[in-house]
Amino acid sequence: MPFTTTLRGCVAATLMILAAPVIAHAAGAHDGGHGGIHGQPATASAASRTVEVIMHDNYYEPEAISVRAGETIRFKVRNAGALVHEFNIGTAQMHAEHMPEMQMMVDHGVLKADRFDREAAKAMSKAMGHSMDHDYANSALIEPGKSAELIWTFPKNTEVRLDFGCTVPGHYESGMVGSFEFDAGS
Ligand SMILES: [Cu+2]
Repeated sequence: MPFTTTLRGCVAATLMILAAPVIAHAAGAHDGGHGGIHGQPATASAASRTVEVIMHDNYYEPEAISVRAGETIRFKVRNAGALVHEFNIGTAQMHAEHMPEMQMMVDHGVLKADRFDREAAKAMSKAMGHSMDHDYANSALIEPGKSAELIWTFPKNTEVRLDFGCTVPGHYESGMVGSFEFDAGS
């Protein structure tokens, strides 16, 4: 069953991250830029509509977004806060699994409260031998005053409970999470 397989793959990826965070990051094993139970990345031409999201310290506007099964949405996300925020599509479990990695970026001075330190990221990349760009298809890490676009195809399985959350340390815990609600009519 694909669902089970994906879930197991995800758990395996998490264990890998705990054991060797940087290598797992390099391989992009974490979110699977290839899709999973949470959906998959898409191109703008596949999007049926655009949804605008504004990020504040520490909450999203709107806090809930209706989606249809299998729908592709282009998200225009703007950070109107004073802190760096993330728009990350996934399950609560995926978000929890992503947190240690974000904490690691904070520990290495790459992720500051109000900016992403590219020099520190470069230094860390050099030391680790791979990119620390934090480039995942299902998430966007956005500095204050900046915007980003994310195009995402939602799964056909509407049983999957999906959220958009910010895994910058402390933010998710303080309530920076919103919910995707599947339209009953979809
Ligand atoms: Cu945040």
